[in-house]
Amino acid sequence: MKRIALVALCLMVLGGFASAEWTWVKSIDCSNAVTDGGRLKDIQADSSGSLYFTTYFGSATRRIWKIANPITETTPTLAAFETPAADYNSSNAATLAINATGDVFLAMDTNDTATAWIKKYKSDGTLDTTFGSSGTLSPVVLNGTNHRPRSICFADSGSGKLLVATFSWPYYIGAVDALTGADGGALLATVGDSDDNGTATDIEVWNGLAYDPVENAIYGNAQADLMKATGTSASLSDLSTFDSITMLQSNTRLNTSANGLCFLPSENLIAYTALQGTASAIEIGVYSILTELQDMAGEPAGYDGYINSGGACTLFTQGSSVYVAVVSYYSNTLEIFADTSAVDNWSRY
Ligand SMILES: [Ca+2]
Ligand SMILES: [Ca+2]
Repeated sequence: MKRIALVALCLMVLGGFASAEWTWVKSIDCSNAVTDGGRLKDIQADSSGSLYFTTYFGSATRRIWKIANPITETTPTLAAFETPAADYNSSNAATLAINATGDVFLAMDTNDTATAWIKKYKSDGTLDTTFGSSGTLSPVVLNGTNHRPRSICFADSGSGKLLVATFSWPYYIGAVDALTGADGGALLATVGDSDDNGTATDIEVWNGLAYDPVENAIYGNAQADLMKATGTSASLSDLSTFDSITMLQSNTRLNTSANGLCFLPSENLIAYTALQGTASAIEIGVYSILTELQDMAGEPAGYDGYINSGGACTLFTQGSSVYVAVVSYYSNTLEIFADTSAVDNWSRY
């Protein structure tokens, strides 16, 4: 008990900024992708450990960029991914999802349910013309109604769904067929603890989604609260059957449009945009599905690994190492952290 009290006192002295458990490895300068005043938006990794990120704002053509060797190259090469460029001049969310075979889904919230869209690219960067109309699904129809997509994930359960969290009040998750874009039917209303009173029954958008086929569970980031939806008869063909939603990790509400959640099935890890510590410093929670414990990535201002707003994140592996890459919005960088120790929760108490 004395040790717990001592550590708690130390955390108080440190101003409540939790120490990071993941070690900063490197920054990747992405300013060449946003020379016109744009910013980095979302990030995802494919199964080979290549990184893909979207840009927004600025005056130039907005598109997807790919980094094939984020760890092994000292100064990684930024390569334009898709042909032709997605070309979405917009200040709104441009979010990514990637399936196991390297198909890249790009969702665009145009601020208008009639014109929002989702594009599907093959791994070579060309549109998959079997999806939607010639590769573009617009409008995004969920359970018969047009919606604005806020975050997406591929649900790899054999049914091949793309899950879509909406930014249309009240907030929902819907699904479309990942092959055709066809409406996937019934919706699930999403909740979180927006008023931070400990009860996660508030209507809240999920900025970030993942589906774990082993647990048949949907994870979501409810503006910094880590949520999990399951059901005794849960089926992706009727999302309303995911009727049990629990809050796994509770944090002070972080008002962000970052697509802040990812899932690494091989390691049973979830990473999500979790906390705003010292001024503008984002932290990433890395949650172990097996131990139900959480470690943190991200450092205070002035230190390597400072995440200066943003916070879109992705887990990936290179060799035997596990990494998390995070968008640092105001520095136009990706901050990379490595798991250098087993996930444990000791320092949290
Ligand atoms: Ca509440
Ligand atoms: Ca909260």
